Amino acid sequence: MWAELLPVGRSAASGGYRRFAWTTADAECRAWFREQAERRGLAYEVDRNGNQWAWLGDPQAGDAVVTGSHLDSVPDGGAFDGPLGVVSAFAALDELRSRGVEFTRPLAIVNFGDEEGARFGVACVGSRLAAGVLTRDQAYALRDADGARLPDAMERAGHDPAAIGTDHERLGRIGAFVELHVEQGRFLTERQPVGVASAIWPHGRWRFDFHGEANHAGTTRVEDRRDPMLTYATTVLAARKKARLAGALATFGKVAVEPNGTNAIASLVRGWLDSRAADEATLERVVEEIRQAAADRGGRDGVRVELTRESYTPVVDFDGPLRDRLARTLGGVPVLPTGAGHDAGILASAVPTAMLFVRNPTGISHSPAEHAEAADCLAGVTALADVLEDLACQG
Ligand code: HGY
Ligand code: MN
Ligand code: MN
Repeated sequence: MWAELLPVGRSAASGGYRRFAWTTADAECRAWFREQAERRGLAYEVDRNGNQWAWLGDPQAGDAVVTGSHLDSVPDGGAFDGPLGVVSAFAALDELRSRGVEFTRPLAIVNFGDEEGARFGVACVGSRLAAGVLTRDQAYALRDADGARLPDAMERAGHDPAAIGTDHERLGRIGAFVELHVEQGRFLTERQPVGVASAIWPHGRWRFDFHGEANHAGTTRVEDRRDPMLTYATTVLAARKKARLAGALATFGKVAVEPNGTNAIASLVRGWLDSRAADEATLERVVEEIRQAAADRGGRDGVRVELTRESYTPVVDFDGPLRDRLARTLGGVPVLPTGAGHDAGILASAVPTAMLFVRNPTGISHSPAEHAEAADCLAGVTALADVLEDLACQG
């Protein structure tokens, strides 16, 4: 499976992946998923929100056990974030078939669309739409950096966007969702190859628009300038400081400048803040402090600061009984929280949900250097098969 998937959407220059929602690379990933489903004789379908499903057993029967993840990536992402969960799902099914178990509940493998939100700015679009935490109107208003609307991009990729929106009927047929994912930190590094998730930190994305005045870099007196770059730079430093003091995280990883000329003072700097904390009150306080620092500095620079929250995910505490059942099945594995968002975090509001993490020796993720050892990936497949066997089979 990896041999077919690894070349898709890989940048020769960086070695990282550029698999953005509803692009050609995404279509190739989706074709790969369909082929894996059909090769195994699973019933393949695409839901109204563009998520792909592969079913063993009757999809309508209810109380299904579902596993899977996503195949899209961040800009220059690693090979494992997302695909490991999908590849492991198919491999775990193969393992269960070779064990000769009898399935007592329907089983499905899912590929959620647009998990990273790299193109349209909002993460987990496929699962958010299904769960009703992103409305159809909000999704219709999303645009990529070139101005293309999400529904148009979907349509061009062959998915009819007319029916996107809440899909409670489908989620109501799921009895348990288990997402396997590469760990994106180093908690498991000195411990074991596989762990179980306890919680996801609350997190969100905020867009800061710093409005200044374009002018000549060589002739505009310092006292006449309204330079938004200064306000932006100060805000980046403030974000690091406020987050550090609160034990939180705040990152500006994306910036857009207009007109983006070397010899012109910028008219507009747009910076996207990603912030996360262990609890929602801390996260709110940190973002408010960063906003205040930006506004104070903007006042001195003659720069107007506008803040827009583009997405938000509240704290997720995974289903206690399901988490304990997984930990029991796997025999005393580490239980860990994560600062990374996942479709599992979105589904957790509607369905008993759990996650398995596979060890990442460096902790690096959202980078071409992301890695997991083959032996650990195989341990992940065995763990997922054990969990699915416990949930969906009798011996
Ligand atoms: O950004 C995140 O936390 C995730 O990897 N989508
Ligand atoms: Mn990711
Ligand atoms: Mn992921």
